[in-house]
Amino acid sequence: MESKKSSLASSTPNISPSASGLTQCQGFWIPSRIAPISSIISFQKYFQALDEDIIVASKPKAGTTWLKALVFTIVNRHFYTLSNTPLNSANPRHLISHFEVNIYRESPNPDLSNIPSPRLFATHLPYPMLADSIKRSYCRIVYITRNPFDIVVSFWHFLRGVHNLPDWSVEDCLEMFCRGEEGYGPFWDHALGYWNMSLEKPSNVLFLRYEEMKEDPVAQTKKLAEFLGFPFSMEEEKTGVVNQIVDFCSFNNLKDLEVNKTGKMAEIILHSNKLYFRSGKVGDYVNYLTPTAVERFNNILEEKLSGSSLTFK
Ligand code: PAP
Repeated sequence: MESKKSSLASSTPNISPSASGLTQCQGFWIPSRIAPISSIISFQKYFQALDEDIIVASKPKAGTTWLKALVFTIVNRHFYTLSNTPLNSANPRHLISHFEVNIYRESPNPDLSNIPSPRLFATHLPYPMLADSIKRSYCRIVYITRNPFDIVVSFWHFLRGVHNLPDWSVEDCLEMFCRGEEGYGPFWDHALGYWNMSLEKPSNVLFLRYEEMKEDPVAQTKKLAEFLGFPFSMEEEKTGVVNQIVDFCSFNNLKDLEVNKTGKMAEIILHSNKLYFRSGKVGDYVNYLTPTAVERFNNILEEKLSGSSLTFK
């Protein structure tokens, strides 16, 4: 079922082995030091989904932090005001835990029955790797994706920051994506799995795009709340609640919270929360990738996505 890539150093120049540790499992490349295969197997075996569950799914650097902040705020808005929400003192990553990185890593069969409904979970795993109980249930999955070129650049900055890899080039990072050998890759299969399910089961899987959220965050937030089963009332819309939530969860607001400026995350390697808030822009890749590199990845993507209705601008 799984095969180990001893180290990306053998195929990707200039990346240290400590930053690799990818294991092929069930058709995808899993960063198994952070998401151990044993945790994934436990999750697949033991997780019992409830119809009320909400799962935030994404590939790393597609907008996970933003989506977690929005989902947490929407669902809990009758419990917390924006001035006393836990988001003021905790990074969104700490409020919605990942199955494979946190929950099933800490215990192979944790008791999740006492978590108040709706339970909020997150995952970077592709759709085919989710526990069968999720696929059989009516729980809601919100998937966010992003222009893959921006994902490459965001991922490159992040990994360089976490692992202190000043010599690792963005071209090397792009090569990994072109081969489909980045963490949780290939990108195209990851996105296609959720895309297809969003078409097949639209009331269970919502497919969001980072760029569309940037363009019209109010409309996308309303759509998200509706999908989650927590729609905004007319009164809330009139009194500006949607705009307040959008502003609170915006890049500039979250980035400037003390917890995200100076706080630290202890996942594998202690790293700063501020690494999750870099520039928050659409199209930043043009400042890092040459037109030739973009064209090469674009050709691969077109080929891999051909025959599907999924496209990236
Ligand atoms: P993760 O999957 O590892 O948790 P994720 O949150 O998806 O990471 O990615 C971080 C990216 O989202 C960063 O993009 P950048 O490198 O291109 O800047 C980060 O800036 C961006 N981001 C974080 N919070 C927000 C937000 N509230 N609004 C918009 N973008 C955000």
